[in-house]
Amino acid sequence: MVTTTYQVQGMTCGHCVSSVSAEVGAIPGVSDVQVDLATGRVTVTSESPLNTDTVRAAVDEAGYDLVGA
Ligand SMILES: [Cu+2]
Repeated sequence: MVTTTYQVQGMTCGHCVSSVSAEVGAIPGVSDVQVDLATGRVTVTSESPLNTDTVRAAVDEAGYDLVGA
């Protein structure tokens, strides 16, 4: 299992958290997504390292921006 932390910009409430969790959680191989609304940190647990572009696309699909990475 691999755990990677991403920084997501634009989340403001619990709905944002569930949107991001749902989109990122739908990426194949992802087993867990933890979102910290206060800091914008999204911690993703997956079977193998994820392609950052894949995560970026999922976050973008949810309506938010992946910062850095
Ligand atoms: Cu929201």
